[in-house]
Amino acid sequence: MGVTEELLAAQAEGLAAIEQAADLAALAAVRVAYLGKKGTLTAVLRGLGGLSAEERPAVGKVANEVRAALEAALAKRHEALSSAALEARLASEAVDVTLPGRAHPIGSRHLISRITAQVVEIFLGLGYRVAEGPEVELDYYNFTALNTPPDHPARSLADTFYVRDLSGDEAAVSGESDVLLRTQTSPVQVRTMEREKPPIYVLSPGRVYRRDIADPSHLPQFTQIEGLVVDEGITFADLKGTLDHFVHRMFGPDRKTRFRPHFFPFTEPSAEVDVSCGICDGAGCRFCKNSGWLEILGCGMVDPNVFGHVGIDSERYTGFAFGMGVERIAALKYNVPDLRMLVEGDMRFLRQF
Ligand code: 2NL
Repeated sequence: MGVTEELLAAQAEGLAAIEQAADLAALAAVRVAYLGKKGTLTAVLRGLGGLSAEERPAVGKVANEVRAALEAALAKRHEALSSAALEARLASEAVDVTLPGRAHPIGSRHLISRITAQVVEIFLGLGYRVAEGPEVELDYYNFTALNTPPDHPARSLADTFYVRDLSGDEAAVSGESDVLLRTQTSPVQVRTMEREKPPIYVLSPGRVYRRDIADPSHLPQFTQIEGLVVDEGITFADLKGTLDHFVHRMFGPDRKTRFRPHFFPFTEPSAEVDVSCGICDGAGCRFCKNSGWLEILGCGMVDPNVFGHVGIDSERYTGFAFGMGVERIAALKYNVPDLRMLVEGDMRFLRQF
């Protein structure tokens, strides 16, 4: 076979190989096999040296045409294979914009936080400020300054959580503890009265602790809101008007209130306040245990002994105070039969609010 025939055979073979290359890697291999340093065409061209001067131009021309034909075919096949590769990639990475999106459930504030904010808002509207204080308190601020006698049952180990120092400090371990988890937020008000002069209008929301077993109407930890007013000329009528206003804003203008005499060590006189039952409108039903009334808070005129502990002149100033359990208010407002449901974190229940 002459060199020209060899060249034409290499061209035919090469064009077929290019056509059959299935992907870009295979095509690159074909290029190397025919046009590379050790490729078929290169080997044939090396043979050109053995030709006569007359033969060389014609064979050289054919060689150039074969190279050009192979280059053109390679370029065309390269183009076809790369657009096919691009198509394949676009198809595999395609995003179906018609698919429904992933749902991100939206959370909301807990009912206890919302009721707290609502109560705070009502009293901010009456000119009160919010005061906060420690949950781990001294016996003095929680009981003594609030006129609670040393032998009062609320101070017993059965009712109050006392905090013990376990560091090994002899003095702290041996005696009885004067550190406790506050059973009410009144100590915050006592600290406020120690710090500030009247007029005082404060609201103290916060967590409190009592040594109770959880049941439908008790929680060992709950949220209390107390209010305190100290000013000149404050009377029980101011207390009554304030709490009537609160009840109407909180439960609605058609609800009635009732003040029943009660006893607290820190107020005199003292009362418990009921709101007419929203389910039977006062007629009596299961929710209000047939009484037509629901108890919502305790209150009274600040006992002069309390003023004595914080250095407020009880000849010049009088005041009232009240305290309510937020979980109880929430339960009454939303007809929740068991306070424990509010703190158990069952989303099927909590989502309703
Ligand atoms: C209740 C009743 C009450 C107070 C809290 C108070 C605070 C000071 C002085 C006098 Cl600094 N009183 N607080 C008064 C009456 C009732 O709470 O049932 N709480 C859950």
